[in-house]
Amino acid sequence: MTTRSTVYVGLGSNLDNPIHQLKQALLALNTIPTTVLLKHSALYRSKPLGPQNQPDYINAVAVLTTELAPLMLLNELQAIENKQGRVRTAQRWGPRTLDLDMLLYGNKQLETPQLTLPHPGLYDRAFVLYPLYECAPDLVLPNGLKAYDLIQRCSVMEMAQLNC
Ligand code: ROI
Repeated sequence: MTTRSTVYVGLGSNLDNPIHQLKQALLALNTIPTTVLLKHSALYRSKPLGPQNQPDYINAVAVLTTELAPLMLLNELQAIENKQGRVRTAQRWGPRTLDLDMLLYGNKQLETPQLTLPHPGLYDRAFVLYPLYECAPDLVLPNGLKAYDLIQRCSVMEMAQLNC
């Protein structure tokens, strides 16, 4: 029997035409073997978390089903990041052409050097929680809370839903 898992992926970009980067990435997600893009949120513009001397980000969340194991899927996500010109620099929290963060893989909890599930930033990043709430308002996260509850606890972040 094949096991299909539901996976939530956070998308972010603030370099090289970020709106285009996210649209390309959404198309690419649908080409991952045994993986289907079920839905995605609108695109959101957000102020950078971290150093402020970088452009605003465009963020979104995508919902996939996959038969790939978490680390296999991670490889595929990193291949898409690389194909879209992602360069890993020493600068922590610097600007990037494309970030594809695995936020949730079913209810799996995982701590390996390559991948932590749920994503460590899931519970306190407004730029993840708003689009996640849009995709899955009723989803109960592994900490027992819903995205809406967590949004109330977040520090305020300037975010705007885009119309494109
Ligand atoms: N800030 C925002 N607003 N959106 C992101 O996707 C994002 N990604 C990052 C850091 C640098 C932490 N800041 C971000 O990796």
